[in-house]
Amino acid sequence: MIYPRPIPMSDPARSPGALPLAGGPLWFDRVEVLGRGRAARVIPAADLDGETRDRLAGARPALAGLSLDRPRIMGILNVTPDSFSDGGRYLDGAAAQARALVAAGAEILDVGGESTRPGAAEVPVEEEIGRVLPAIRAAAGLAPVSIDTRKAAVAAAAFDAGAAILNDVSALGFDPALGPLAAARGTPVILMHMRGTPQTMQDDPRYDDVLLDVFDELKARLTAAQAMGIPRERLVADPGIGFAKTAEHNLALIRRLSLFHALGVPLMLGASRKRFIGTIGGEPQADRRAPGSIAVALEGARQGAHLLRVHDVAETKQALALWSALNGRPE
Ligand code: HH2
Repeated sequence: MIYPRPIPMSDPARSPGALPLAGGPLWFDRVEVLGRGRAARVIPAADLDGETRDRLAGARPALAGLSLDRPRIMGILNVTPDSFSDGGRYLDGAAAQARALVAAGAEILDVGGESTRPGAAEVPVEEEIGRVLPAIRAAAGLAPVSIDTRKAAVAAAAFDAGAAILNDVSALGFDPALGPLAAARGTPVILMHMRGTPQTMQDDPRYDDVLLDVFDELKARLTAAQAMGIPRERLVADPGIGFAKTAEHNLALIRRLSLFHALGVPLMLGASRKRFIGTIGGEPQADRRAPGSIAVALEGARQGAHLLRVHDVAETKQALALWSALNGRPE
């Protein structure tokens, strides 16, 4: 088994035969070929078989009406009293916060009512529904809304209230009713990689090769989702930064993020304000981690991520506008 990682380059560096990177604004003409127990080697993209080339280069389908030909900002609207990054400040002002996120440049709003920070306890279904519904109702007319939940009952209520996308940190591995529900409702599904549960996931996570293991496990979840009746065109993959991963694991995944384009679906990155940013950036306070979060978001954009899940929307949008002007495909 080989793992082909397209090596991204920006428009000014593009060679005549370069291919678009996963339908986005960047290009590639070389591929780093990775494999277990073998040294990486770099080959011309022209040497790949046609199917692999198409998978790495092909345009990704629109997500809830949003074209994915450039990086899109998903603004985080957490309505959890114990969320690590905003301390539940948004529980009451969800409508105002939704408007503020959209005004600041969020193109999708991700509503979550259960904290998934390391060690967090499970929230009873009724309580989770009670938290997310007012936020979804307030947000649904403003931008496409994703519901960040592992539970079918919560997702069903969220879809009824106007959510258009499912974001499941368990990649449909927690509640067996969730996949069939998303299949029946026809919603896109974001499959995030994690091992264990938020309570246990940081207990000494180990991988043979974190990049290739996460790739294989996500690929298996994509296959499982399709077996549940969700077509590939409606799936998104996310390596799950900080979920069952050490800081070193997170860095290894982000450094070679473009490998995940070999899954052939849109790619999402969620690193905003996470612990490793505080550790490496020397900032213990989560809401002061925008600079480090933006550095990681821009690296995500450089590797062709289609969706960036962030707290600091205005700051990320400004950074991305400059990044796009310098690196993106000219209009
Ligand atoms: N991270 C968090 C929650 N949901 N979903 C996806 N797809 N990708 C992620 O990286 C991701 C996610 C955790 O971040 P946050 O929402 O800020 O924290 P909390 O769950 O404590 O509210």
